[in-house]
Amino acid sequence: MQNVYDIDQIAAVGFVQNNTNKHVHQAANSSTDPIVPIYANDAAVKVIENATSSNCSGTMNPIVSITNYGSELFTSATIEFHINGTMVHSTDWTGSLDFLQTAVVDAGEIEFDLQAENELAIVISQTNGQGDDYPKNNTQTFPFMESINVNGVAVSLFILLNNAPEETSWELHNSFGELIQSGGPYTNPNSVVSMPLEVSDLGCYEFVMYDAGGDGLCCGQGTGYYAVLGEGSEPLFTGQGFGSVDRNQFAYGYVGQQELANETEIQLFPNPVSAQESLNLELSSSAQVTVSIYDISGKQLVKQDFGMLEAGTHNLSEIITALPKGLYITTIQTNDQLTNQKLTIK
Ligand SMILES: [Ca+2]
Ligand SMILES: [Ca+2]
Repeated sequence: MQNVYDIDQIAAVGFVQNNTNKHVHQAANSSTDPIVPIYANDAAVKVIENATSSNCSGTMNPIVSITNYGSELFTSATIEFHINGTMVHSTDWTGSLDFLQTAVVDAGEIEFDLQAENELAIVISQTNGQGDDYPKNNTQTFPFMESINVNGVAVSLFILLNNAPEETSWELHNSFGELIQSGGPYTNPNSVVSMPLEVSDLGCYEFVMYDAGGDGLCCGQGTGYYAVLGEGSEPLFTGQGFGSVDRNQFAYGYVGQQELANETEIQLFPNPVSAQESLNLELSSSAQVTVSIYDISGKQLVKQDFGMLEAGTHNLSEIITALPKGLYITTIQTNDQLTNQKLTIK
């Protein structure tokens, strides 16, 4: 590597970087030459924000930053959203970005088929109505997991605040996106926040942690973290150097996922059931029974407390008389046990 560069081509670069999230806070270049674009049409996907690290809704609303690295004015792009290799959404962006300018694009809600492990890829597929001269920087990916399912157990929040508690706040939303609980900003540095989360209805909840300083609970202003805890204080998810926002979902009482072992055996029959038949509940032992019925969007349609029922067969027809034909999810609460079953009314 001798005589490749002359001394005029060498410059020193210094930068201050957050070691956790790799954000560069400040940088300088000893060269006095202006940075020049290499390509004419070169757009890049820089940052994906607002995506959910764990997901049960099969939807999310990612926000993406795009930057012009080309010499041509950047005025249009097609931005594709792929989940697990399938394009689920695309958006046509128009604007006017000079060299090194950035725009934030909110494409709205995207929908997808959730797997146990997933990858969101955001791709600029067209730059200024033509191919991109340097496609390598046109894609960013974001891995995310299917949410943990919690069933009939208390869910709680634990926060260890750092030296900047005034930056920390949070929100809890239900399946319908409604805000049901929130907290912060806080005042006492390095203190602990520990409280139950108001989770009781079946659904897919979203917990959002915000940091107004953009650096999470870590690490330049003392070291804090947060955790949302399920049964036995097992963390459902945790966060520390998350930047300005950290979104995670968790499922409560969903069908077909990890459930508590059944002590009382419970069976609804016949299933499917028609309007001319009786809907029966079979119990293997006596129990305090409450039955709720939800539609497939998670909306509660029926909730009835039957009190203490003996072991054996019980007629529950009265709770489905007002329901149209369709697929429903029933949750049967017996003592401290929750059982979910799909029910078809034909
Ligand atoms: Ca490019
Ligand atoms: Ca902070």
